[in-house]
Amino acid sequence: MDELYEKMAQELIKGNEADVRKLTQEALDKGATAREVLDQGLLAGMDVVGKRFKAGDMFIPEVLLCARTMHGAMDILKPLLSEADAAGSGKVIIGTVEGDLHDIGKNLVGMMLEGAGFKVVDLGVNIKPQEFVDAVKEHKPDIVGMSALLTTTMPKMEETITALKEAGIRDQVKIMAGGAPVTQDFIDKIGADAYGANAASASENAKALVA
Ligand code: B1M
Repeated sequence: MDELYEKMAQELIKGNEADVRKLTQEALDKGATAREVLDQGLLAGMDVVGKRFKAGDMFIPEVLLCARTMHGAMDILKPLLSEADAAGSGKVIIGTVEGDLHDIGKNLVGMMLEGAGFKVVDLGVNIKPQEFVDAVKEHKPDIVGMSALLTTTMPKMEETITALKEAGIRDQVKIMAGGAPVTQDFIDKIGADAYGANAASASENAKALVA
């Protein structure tokens, strides 16, 4: 099975969706669990993609292709990730803050959270503080996730937390935030509960928040 996972990761890195879907199904047919396929094949591949992108060896169009490939394979795995896992992990609403249209990182984080068994409600991009408030009232999540890629939109994270406080619902949720310009210091300053430096750590931190 190790060879199959290695091939799956390699094809994911190439953004070859058809082959990755085929290999995902093949692994399941051979008796692997959805979680094994996710961890040992797909996330192993995405890990390499993240590292290469950071090192400047991969570029945005390629990263987008890998993300799309991952989504394709996740379509097969999602129904198989057990109900028990999903229920145990909780619910997250996630969005990119007002004024910000970057969504690649947010989408990766959402996908990783789904892979970790969370139910994810993706609000999209350019989400106003009041829209986060309305979404918390509607979906009653355990965690509110905010993403920002621009230094000019980072203050919207604090404004969103203030809006949640003013609505009297801040204490009903945990707040996680991330995005390239966001730091742990910033998270502490605005009073969020957790920071996600990348999609993998976001997933780990989200699990810790609901543990
Ligand atoms: Co924009 N852009 N962009 N851009 N863009 C940046 C962010 C920039 C750093 C480029 C640069 O100048 N070097 C710069 C910001 C400078 C600053 O603020 N200091 C910038 C700018 C200036 C702009 C515009 C203003 C350009 C213009 O129009 N003059 C404009 C703004 C539009 C707007 O939002 N209102 C703009 C537009 C765009 C595109 C539309 C062309 C495109 C976005 C496409 C899209 O998202 N659908 C784009 C892109 C692609 C980038 C870069 C090149 C790549 C961003 C990205 O997707 N990275 C970026 C430069 C760079 O970062 N190298 C840049 C990959 C992604 C996987 O990483 O998003 O960091 P990232 O997400 C990571 C972590 O941060 C973390 O996990 C993710 C996965 O590991 N994370 C979280 C993210 N959210 C999280 C949430 C969490 C936890 C972790 O909890 C909830």
